[in-house]
Amino acid sequence: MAWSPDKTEVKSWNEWDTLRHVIVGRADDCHIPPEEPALDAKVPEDSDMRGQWGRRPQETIDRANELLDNFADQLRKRGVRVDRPVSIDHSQPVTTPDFHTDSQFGCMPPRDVLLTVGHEMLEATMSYRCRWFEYLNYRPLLKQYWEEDPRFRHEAAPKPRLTDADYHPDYLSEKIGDAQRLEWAAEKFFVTTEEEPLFDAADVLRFGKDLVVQHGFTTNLKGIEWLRRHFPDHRVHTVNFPGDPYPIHIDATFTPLRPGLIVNNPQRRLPEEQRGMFEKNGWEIVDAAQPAHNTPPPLCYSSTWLSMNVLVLDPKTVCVEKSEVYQAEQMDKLGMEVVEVELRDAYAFGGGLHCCTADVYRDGDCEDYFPKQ
Ligand code: DAV
Repeated sequence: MAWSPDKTEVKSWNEWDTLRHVIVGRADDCHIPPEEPALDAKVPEDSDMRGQWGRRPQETIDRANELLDNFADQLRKRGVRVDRPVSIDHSQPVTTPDFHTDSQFGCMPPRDVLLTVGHEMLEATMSYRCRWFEYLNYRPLLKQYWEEDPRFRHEAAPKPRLTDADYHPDYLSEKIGDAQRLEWAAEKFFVTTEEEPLFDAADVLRFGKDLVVQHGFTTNLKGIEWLRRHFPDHRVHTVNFPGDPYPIHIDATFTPLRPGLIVNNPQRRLPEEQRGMFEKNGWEIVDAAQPAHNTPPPLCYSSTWLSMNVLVLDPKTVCVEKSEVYQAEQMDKLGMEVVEVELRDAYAFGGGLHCCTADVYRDGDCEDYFPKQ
C-alpha cells in the first residue's frame, strides 16, 4: 500500500529507499558532559573540549537549532513528514545503583539511539553514562507511533549497567597518541570491554536482509551478538575499520548510496577479508572525496569526515552539507542529485545529516541484496 501523510506507519529496511517520514533532532539544552571513560576515549587528544563541561553556550544552541529547523523545513517542502523530539532537562544528574554522572548529553543525534528495522524501532543500549536516559527525549514520539500504527513494534535493548568493568582502564590515560590508538584499533582493542552487550544504533547500517555493524568504541561483540539474536531473520555482519583512531559510529566511514554502491572513507578502508559479501554480489566500494575542512568546528567530538555523513532521500537524491563541496562534486559524478543543506554549525551537537535524523518510514520492502554469502 502506498504511503499516506495522514496515516502513521513505521517501516524502513535500508538506508536509501524513498524517505517519507523522519525524526530530526534538536540542540535544546545540549551539554558537554563531565568526564567518563567511554566519552573521554572519543574526545580527540588535542580537542578544545578536554577538561571542560556544562551546558553549551546559548548562542551555539540557538544557531544549531536554526539550522536543524531549516533542514526540517527543507525536508517538509520536499514532501517528507518530519517529527521533532521533546527535550528533557539534560542538566539533571543521573544516579543508578551502578554509576553517577553530573549531567546528561542532549537530544541530538537521534540516529545514535533509535534503530529502525522494518516495523520496529529499537532503543539502543548506548555506552556513555550521560546518554543512558537519552531515549526519554523520543518517548513522546514513540508513544504516538505505537498508538497510531498497530504494526509498530517499540523495543528497547537491555539497559546496560555501565560499571567501571565496561571500560578498559588503558584508555583512561590523557595522552595515548595516535600511533598507539591505531595499533589498538587494528588489534580490535577498544575502550569498551565485553562485560555486557553494548551498541549504539549509529554503528548499524541496514541493507534489507543484511545488517552491517561496526565493532568499535561504542559497540562491542556482545552488542552485535545481541542484535543477531534479536533479529533472527536477518544476517548480521561484523565489520571494523582499522584506520580510525577514535572508532565510533559507522556513518562517517561507510555510506551506502543505493543498491550496489557504497562510499568508504579512504583513511578507514574496509579490510580486504571483510569485502567478500560486497564483491561476490557486484557491489562497488569507492573512496569518498576529501572533506572540505582541515579541522572540525569548535567543541566538536566528530572528525572532519562528517563530510560523508549524508542523508539519502531516494536512490537518486542525497542531502550533502553545503560547505562540503568535494563530497557534493563526487555525489554528482556518481549520478546523484545533490540537495545542499547548511549544517556545519550544528556538527558540535553530535554529527551531520545522517546523525541528526532517524528513519520512520521509507518505501520498499525487505530485500536480499547479497544472495551470494
Ligand atoms: O568521524 O568522528 C562521527 C560519527 C558520528 N555519528 C567521526 C565519526
